[in-house]
Amino acid sequence: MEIALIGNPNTGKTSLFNNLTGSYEYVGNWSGVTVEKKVGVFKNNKGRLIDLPGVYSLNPLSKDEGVVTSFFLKEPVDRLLNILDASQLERNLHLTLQLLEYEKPALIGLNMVDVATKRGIQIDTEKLSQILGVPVVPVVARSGKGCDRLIEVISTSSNHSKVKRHVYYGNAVEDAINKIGIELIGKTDHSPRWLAIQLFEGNDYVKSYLSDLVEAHKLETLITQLESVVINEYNNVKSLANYIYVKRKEVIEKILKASVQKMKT
Ligand code: GDP
Ligand code: MG
Ligand code: K
Repeated sequence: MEIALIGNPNTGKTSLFNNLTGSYEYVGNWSGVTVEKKVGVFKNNKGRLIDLPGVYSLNPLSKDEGVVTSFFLKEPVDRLLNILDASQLERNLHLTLQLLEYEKPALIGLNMVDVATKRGIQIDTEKLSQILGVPVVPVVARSGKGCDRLIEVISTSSNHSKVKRHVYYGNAVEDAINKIGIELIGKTDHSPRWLAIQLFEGNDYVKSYLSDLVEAHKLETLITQLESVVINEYNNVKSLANYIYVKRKEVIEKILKASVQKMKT
């Protein structure tokens, strides 16, 4: 079993990696960049953990960040472990929603719960787990609190994903997603929905992957038409990528309303 560890920068990824793994294999650098690729063996020996560079989005801003999308496109991954900073949930959940769109089994390590608690942020992890449709395990990666439980959940939870759609992107975008889905029938093992949404956000790695499968001008025409529809429809939307961001943000606000309480301090 191979599990990929993914999260925003500074969420405690390295701390968590060290707490979850015992022995440690260096595999050198990720191809094309000078980012170290680390793979560790879980303390209970039931599988390997692959450390990915910290990113805010799957749509890369740099070659280093491109490692994540390349990995998603090329390497078979059994499951994703998404680490979240509990004190920065609103920002962190943008990546989570993109990961869930990838439609592979996932689970969440909710880190920095000590920081969140100090700031009066109370997270209902059961509720969050129920809404997202994946296990959520609270941890403090710096001290190791909750890490044994996380390893246990990783090794016992199922490798079958129940795909839950969190974001409805509106008729125009959903129609375009379906059009790409039809073009991709029988051509890819990846989620056509994930590919389409990443394409619309401007993810060049996904665009290049898709241009081997679908005629490039078809993709271009679809994107251009879609972009003009969403820009005309929404006053404050500047681009297709921005529209997708805004739609996710609306969903994140609802998720937080249902699962987080801010205490007066
Ligand atoms: P990365 O950038 O995602 O790899 O994060 P690091 O593991 O390097 O952690 C970033 C900083 O947060 C370090 O100073 C850690 O000691 C600290 N840190 C990590 N996990 C926790 C936690 O659960 N609680 C607190 N208070 N600090 C943490
Ligand atoms: Mg790190
Ligand atoms: K506009």
